[in-house]
Amino acid sequence: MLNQMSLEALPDPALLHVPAELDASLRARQAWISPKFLYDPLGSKLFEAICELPEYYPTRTEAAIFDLHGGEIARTVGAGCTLIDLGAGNCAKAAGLFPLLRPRQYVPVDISAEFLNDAVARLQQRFREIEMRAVGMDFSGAGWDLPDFVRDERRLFFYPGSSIGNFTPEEAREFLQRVHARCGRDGALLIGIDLAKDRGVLDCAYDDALGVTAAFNLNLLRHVNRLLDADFDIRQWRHRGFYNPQQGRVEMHLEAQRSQLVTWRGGSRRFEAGETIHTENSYKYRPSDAIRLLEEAGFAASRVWTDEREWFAVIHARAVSH
Ligand code: AVI
Repeated sequence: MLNQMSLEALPDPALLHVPAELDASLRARQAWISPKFLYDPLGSKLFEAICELPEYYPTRTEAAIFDLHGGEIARTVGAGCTLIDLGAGNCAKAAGLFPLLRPRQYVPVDISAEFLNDAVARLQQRFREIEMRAVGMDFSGAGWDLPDFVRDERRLFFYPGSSIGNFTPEEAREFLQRVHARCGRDGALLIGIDLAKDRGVLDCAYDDALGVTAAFNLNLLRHVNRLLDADFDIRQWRHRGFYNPQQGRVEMHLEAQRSQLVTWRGGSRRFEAGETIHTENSYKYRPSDAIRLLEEAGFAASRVWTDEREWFAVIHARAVSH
């Protein structure tokens, strides 16, 4: 049966709180901006470019795992699932798995609804037998739920790319618990997790020679300028990306190049030269820690696939009831 394409980028109530959220984080002693604001339409494209960089190994390594173990992954998942793609972006990763997984329904979810709608419209032309319905939603916080049209049978939450690493371990556990609560009967999770490795590899991956990651990070200030009527002067800021061994994470910051006053709707702050705005964490897990994290959220890892160097893991985990 040929399903009608249906694109429903729902208005997200969480976005109403954006100005207050940004105002508070910019005023904090260590100023910070949530990494979710990295992904405006240009930021999403810059992230796609990052994934093409020789230094940025996660996307390629994960793709190689899917290529090598796709058959086993499909057998583990089984055909006809409801594939819920969290942070779908251009939907390319899930689309690559469609021929193997043969989902009944595909529900890409992303904060950047504009970007998502374009991607889904193209994809629906290629895979007409799969019902596709897009959801524009910020699922990083507590208050999200899936619309009623999402089938509740055999849900497979797909969370590739090690986006879980962008949460602190505590936030990651809470996030996974929320996913678990929405799994329904026979639900499962297919997740990609970046693993701990040599810091030289990590430093280069998050501070590449071409400066694409720098543009991705700096573009955040443009986005905030629009969201908050702020007057960040992009040229006065510099990208920093480095591994923090104490915390087991890569950190991205924007560093003020000189003392400057930044104003926005409802507030202002002086940043001294060298002061930073913390914009992202990217935690790197040991396999045993990743499995423990999943268990703490109510999942049981049924399969773990890694690459030869053990740089990245793809884990299939079933939701177990408490
Ligand atoms: C989306 N996320 C998993 C990326 C990461 O590696 O943490 C975001 C990114 N930041 C800089 N480069 C890529």
